[in-house]
Amino acid sequence: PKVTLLADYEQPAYLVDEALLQFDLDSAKTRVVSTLTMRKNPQGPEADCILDGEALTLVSLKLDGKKLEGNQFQRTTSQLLIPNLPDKFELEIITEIEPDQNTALEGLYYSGSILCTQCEAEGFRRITYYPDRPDVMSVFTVTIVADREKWPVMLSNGNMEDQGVFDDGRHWVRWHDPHPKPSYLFALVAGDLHVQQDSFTTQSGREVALRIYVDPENKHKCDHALTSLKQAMKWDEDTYGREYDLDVFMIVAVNDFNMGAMENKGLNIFNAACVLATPETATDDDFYTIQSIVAHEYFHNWSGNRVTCRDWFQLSLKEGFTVMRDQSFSADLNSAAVQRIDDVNGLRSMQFAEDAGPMAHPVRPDSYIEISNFYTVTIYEKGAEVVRMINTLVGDEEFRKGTDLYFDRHDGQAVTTDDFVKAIEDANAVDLSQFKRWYEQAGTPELTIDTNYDPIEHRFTLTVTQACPATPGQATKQPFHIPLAVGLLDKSGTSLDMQLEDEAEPHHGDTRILSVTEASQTFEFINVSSEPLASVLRGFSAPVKLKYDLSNHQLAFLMVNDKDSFNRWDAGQKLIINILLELVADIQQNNPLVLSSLLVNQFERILTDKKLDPALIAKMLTLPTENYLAAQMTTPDVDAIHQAREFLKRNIAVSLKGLFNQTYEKLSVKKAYDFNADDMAMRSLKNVCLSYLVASGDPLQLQRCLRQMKQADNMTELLAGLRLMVDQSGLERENALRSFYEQWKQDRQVVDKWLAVQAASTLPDTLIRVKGLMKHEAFSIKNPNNVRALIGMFCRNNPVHFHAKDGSGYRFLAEQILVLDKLNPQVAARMLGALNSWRRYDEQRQQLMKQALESIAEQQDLSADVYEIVTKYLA
Ligand code: HT7
Ligand code: ZN
Repeated sequence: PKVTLLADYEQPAYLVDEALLQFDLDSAKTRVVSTLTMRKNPQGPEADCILDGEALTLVSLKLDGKKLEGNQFQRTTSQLLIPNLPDKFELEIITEIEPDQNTALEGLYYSGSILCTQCEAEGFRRITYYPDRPDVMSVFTVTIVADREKWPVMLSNGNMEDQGVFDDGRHWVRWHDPHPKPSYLFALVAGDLHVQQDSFTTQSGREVALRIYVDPENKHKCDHALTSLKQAMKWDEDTYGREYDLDVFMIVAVNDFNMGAMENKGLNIFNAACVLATPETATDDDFYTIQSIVAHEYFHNWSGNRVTCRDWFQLSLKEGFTVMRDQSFSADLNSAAVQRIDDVNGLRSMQFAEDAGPMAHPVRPDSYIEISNFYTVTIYEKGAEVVRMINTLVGDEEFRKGTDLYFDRHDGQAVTTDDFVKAIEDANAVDLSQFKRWYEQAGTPELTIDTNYDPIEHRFTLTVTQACPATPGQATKQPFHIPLAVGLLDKSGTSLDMQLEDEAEPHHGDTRILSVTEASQTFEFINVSSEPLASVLRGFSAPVKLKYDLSNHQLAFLMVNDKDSFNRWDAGQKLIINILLELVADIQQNNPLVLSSLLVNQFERILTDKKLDPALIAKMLTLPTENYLAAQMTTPDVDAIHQAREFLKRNIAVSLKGLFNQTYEKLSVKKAYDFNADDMAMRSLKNVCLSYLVASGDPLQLQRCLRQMKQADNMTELLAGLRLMVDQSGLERENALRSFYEQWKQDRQVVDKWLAVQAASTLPDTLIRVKGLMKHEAFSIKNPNNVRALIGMFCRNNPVHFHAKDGSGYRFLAEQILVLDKLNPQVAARMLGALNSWRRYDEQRQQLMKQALESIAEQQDLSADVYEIVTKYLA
């Protein structure tokens, strides 16, 4: 497969001013008539007109009304080349496609009874021949013709212009999108759909119709998404001054979807799991995720659609910025501290692993084989951190000035991450040239902190040293520009003023931002009256690994005294990790295991702290995952980690049983479900308490767990109970699983949860059960949500069984990848991510993982998606 390089970027040779598309729609065969008004690009290279096209049947081609014969163009499996074209011309292309044969879910495909599209990144070329690249922007008018009974609802981008019926039972509709857009934002949907309607009045007083289209059986599941959409529309006006620009905003829920959702102009298409919710069928986490994904896709209307990417190397221009926007939306609407903890937790467990592995790439990559492989945590989550750091460095008001200029200057254009940074620089007269290394250099910088206090001079010295490990293709790195948020605490936990030696006045706030630009840099604080403890990287002000040697007692102190909620949580996590790694070492050396009384004391203080948000308490009492612990070890010891974590949890549970019991009972007030921060916080703490109570080993607690499941009027409490039950062998577990399935087998979203909890079980026969579930009526390998719930959950979140010493987990994954690759290469390639860190494991496991990878690599006809990942892993 071909490698695409950023360095080879050239402007398009031909542009499309207008695209008229007519679809004669049917699931077996759809005919597409595309009429393109095209012209030579005055800034483009002297080159032939090349259109992309894949898996298309070409019916006919006309140039300015005249049919082109076979010798007047050239066709390969992926391109159509038309030589000798005039400066301006009209091209009519007729193609045929087979949506119901499309299991890759790119282009036009059939999901359940819905016909829908997915064009990002390069799916439009599976619909018709077209210059399928984001810097070709055109005005689209789309006519859809289809059988009226089978396809009563027919949607595309923009505003609906006209519709009518034919005598033969077919009907038609015409949609027009006045905003020029790249082909990846094109969308079409048809089906027998229920529509849930609402409206929103924009800040300038325009009324926008809001519509959510769903399968009729899901009509009761739209309210939360509609509320979230209105919240997002208002927030984007208030926070970024961005107003919606069409008369209608539509969302469609489909069951088969490769990702979470897609921001097609005016017609977002969603994975049903990311939009549908009722308290009975969705957990608090689902409600939360839906709110943020609805907002994310809506925010793309400006950060992505009005201003789009010049090429796919610039993907983080829209994705990093939009994730940063959806994260601050969620922080504003919910608990900001919990939002930050979750974001950082996700980044550190997923992105840091990617940055340390064979697929490490910069936020702006410089090469790819298959662009679908670059919808990564680096592009999204690290990209969001990069934009967040810009905000931190320039300040809130200045950042807003910069984004206003960016949207103004580049409205209707396809631009680069450099253009984004330049707009922030120009609006504020700041220099971010060194900062841009964050876009160019891969890898997670390591920041070492050394401190010294001089009690005679009352000076406190903070030395920051940065280094970034080599990553594929980048042996050495230049220093990054890092915003480092710090605070100084005295022995009683009170913030100390911070005055650097060249400053006339001290800084009075709790936290200040230090600008780190050198490989090693020293900050001298003067007039520091007593020896302080520095709290650094507050709020996780930069995506770095911190090497700051604090004793367990200092961590315990910060855990209860830090002024920064994030650092309180983080100090707690570091303390727990230190303790768990000591336990792992004891297990490896056959030493007796001893419970840390320091940790138990701190847990007790946290649990009884009346001033602390219960949501934060729940986070602080949650032990790091086994995967995260594995990432902290040079060579992960999967079994010892599991044993150590179980030991710690059980013994904390036994020590604080009375308190967990009391807290659980206090939180068990009967109250109708509501999705709000307070109630959510209570439910999360209640479920954490239940998990400790069950971990204590007291058989009576299982009854309590079953009681919670029985009495629950919401999925949050029901699923929390079921999750705990699946790790207990016995009849009660089987009964719980059976009755759960019986109750919910009609609901796809709930059935996926049922599959996922079983895949995550620590019981010894889990792989056998997973294989059995693959034959269950509830599972189809063609459905990405089923695959993620069962295979994905097992391989990514069940380390004890996935990393079984006999290699059975790895062989299982390899077999599934080969099956999936024939059906859906994007999903197959994603599943491979479970082997990202294979080189970090012990010799025996490495060999087994390598064999699994080789068994994939040696297959003929691998997709470009799987080929790219497997070869990079083995390189
Ligand atoms: N921008 C969207 C990306 C997306 C996608 C990419 C590849 C294959 C399928 C896909 N579905 C959606 C999603 C987003 O970030 O908003
Ligand atoms: Zn996005």
